[in-house]
Amino acid sequence: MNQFQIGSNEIKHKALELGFHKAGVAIPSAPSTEVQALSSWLSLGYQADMSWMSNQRRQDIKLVMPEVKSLVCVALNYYTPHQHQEDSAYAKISRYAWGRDYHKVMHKKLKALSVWLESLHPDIKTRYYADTGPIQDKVWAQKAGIGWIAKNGNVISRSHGSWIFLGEVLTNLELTPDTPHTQHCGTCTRCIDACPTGAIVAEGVVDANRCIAYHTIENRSEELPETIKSKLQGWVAGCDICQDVCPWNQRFAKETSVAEFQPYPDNLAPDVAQLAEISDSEWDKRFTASALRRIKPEMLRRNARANIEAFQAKL
Ligand code: B12
Ligand code: SF4
Ligand code: SF4
Repeated sequence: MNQFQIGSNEIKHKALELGFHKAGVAIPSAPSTEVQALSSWLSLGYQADMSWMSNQRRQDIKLVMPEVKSLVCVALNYYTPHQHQEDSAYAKISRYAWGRDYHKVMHKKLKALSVWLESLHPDIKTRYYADTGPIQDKVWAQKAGIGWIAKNGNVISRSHGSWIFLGEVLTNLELTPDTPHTQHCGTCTRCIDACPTGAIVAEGVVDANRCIAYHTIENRSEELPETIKSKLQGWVAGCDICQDVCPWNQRFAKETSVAEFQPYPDNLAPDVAQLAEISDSEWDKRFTASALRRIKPEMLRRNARANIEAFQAKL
């Protein structure tokens, strides 16, 4: 127990009460194998144009919050049982972006957890993130026992599969850590075999240069590379292939209790030809409070156009 007499279990219990589906505690450690893996990922150029990935703070949590003693890691399930449309007249949007912007949903809950923690003692300090800081969300989630970094590059939880968003509250509280999660991919290679672009270059290592999710969400060039265009298979926003094929998702995914993650009806099977022509103002109206706002209107039009061209080339 720390000087404030607050235990890990009490905090994890509060996180679950606030609606998170998993919670665990990790403590910052000295530079580790994960930091070395991140460095080599960067030196191989796997970050493509995401230069923000080389921010030094991502390699040392103390540079994010010098007084950090523990991380309370959380996961929020976003799975709904809807399926993607396979007809080439429709575009595919990844599950993560079907409903309300997850950053907003996660932050609201993380803020509530932080405010509660700080209310326990005036000396308790916190900072929270969910894909929003120079922090290795997956590495900390694995250390906190939430799940393992799987061969498809996502954290899988035994209870929910990989359809979970990750976040964490950093605090100066000294807490008892959970046991890091063990690996459970075994000999399976379904995700590696299914990736149409060969982006999973080694177990758990994704080369963004080859990843459809990278190109549809992050690549800001006017045109997508030809090597990607021909393999898009309908994706205009992210890509779920390596998660859809995963047996852990097929067996253990369960519908989320978060109403805000229910898909906006227009996101399930959007007309690809309409997206290729979407106006800036229509985009603005249609994707309010959506994670899809990261994909600017000209990018969305480009992605839809690329799918139409790829389909026509195959006829
Ligand atoms: C950069 C980034 C991307 C990039 C790169 C993807 C990647 N896998 O790294 C791109 C744009 C491609 C991307 C795509 C997606 N992303 Co993204 N992304 C991130 C971000 C910002 C950083 C991830 C990172 O640090 N990558 C760099 C590499 C080096 O880190 P790493 O994968 O942790 O690497 C470790 C492994 O290689 C491991 N390792 C080393 N050797 C070995 C050996 C073995 C056997 C194994 C298993 C592991 C292993 O150690 C490395 C050290 O860190 C995080 C948010 C965050 N702040 O962490 C979200 C995050 C990873 N993304 C997320 C999501 C949802 C996605 C998509 C599913 C969205 C979509 N549907 O299109 C796809 C999935 C693509 C995929 N197969 O990974 C979620 C994942 C949630 C989860 N359950 O894990 C995160 C955590 C955001 C969040 N807070 O919820 N993303
Ligand atoms: S998100 Fe798609 S392109 Fe990227 S690694 Fe997974 S299957 Fe491959
Ligand atoms: S498909 Fe198989 S190898 Fe890939 S993440 Fe799932 S269990 Fe692991």
